Amino acid sequence: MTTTEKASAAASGASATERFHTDKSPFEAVRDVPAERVDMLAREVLDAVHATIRRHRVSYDEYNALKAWLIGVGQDGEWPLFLDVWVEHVIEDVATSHRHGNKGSIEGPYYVPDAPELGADATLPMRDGEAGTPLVWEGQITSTDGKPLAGKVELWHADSDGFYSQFAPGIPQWNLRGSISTGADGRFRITTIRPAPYQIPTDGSCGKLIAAAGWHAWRPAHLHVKVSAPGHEMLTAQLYFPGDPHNGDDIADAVKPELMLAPVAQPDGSENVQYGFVLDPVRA
Ligand code: MBD
Ligand code: FE
Repeated sequence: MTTTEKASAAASGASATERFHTDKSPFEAVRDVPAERVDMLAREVLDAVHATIRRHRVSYDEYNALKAWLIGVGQDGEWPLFLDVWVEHVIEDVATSHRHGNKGSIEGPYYVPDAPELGADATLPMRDGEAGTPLVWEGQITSTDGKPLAGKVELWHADSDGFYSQFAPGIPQWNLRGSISTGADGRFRITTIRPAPYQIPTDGSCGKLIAAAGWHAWRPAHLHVKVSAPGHEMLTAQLYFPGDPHNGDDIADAVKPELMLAPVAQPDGSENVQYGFVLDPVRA
């Protein structure tokens, strides 16, 4: 840690909850969902809960612990974290199963829109002497027919301590966040640093569940992207680094082989990676 303050679950949870409320009007999009569908989904989830209780003869003590824990998740602002870690990967699978272009992955709780606009040859905002191995990433955005697309790569990632700007104290607002626009050739070149693996906060309710269940709290190191171009479906993805100890047991289950980078060490101590994106045209 370079800063004396530590990112607490309550602080990062509160930021993530506030961010979610500012960015989305989630109920707008489901205004016209018929009661039959709400009834079916709610009933099936409750049926699954009831079946688990009966199968394992869940006691009143366990029920009360669950109740207290659920209340705590809300008080800690950790619903975005909980849902994105343990549920979103299946939503993402279902939402993108029709695609022929790039595989995607979950967005997670730490995306912030309107990051600084950068050109196609970009350096992410960084602190003076930002710690971490310098990383130069070159790629191209193309359509499924192979044609280049003038598009945008929104990139955000943790620093070399595993912390995200705006969700941990003491980090400049847009540190390691940027929106990179390409020209007509779709090409981009981004200079940043390699992020560290990310440990979800252990001092909040999600951490309590992890400890009580004997799980670990780690996600492998990753770069988050949202890649877009006119007439094409937005791609939300994460890119991973070979050899990370948690590539095989990501707590958020969001690693896919297609999203693995192949960094090449350079004589100057930096790394170079080549990775491009294929976007699916919007369906007619
Ligand atoms: C992260 O950085 C993340 O990407 C996800 C999915 C959940 C928690 C923290
Ligand atoms: Fe992340």
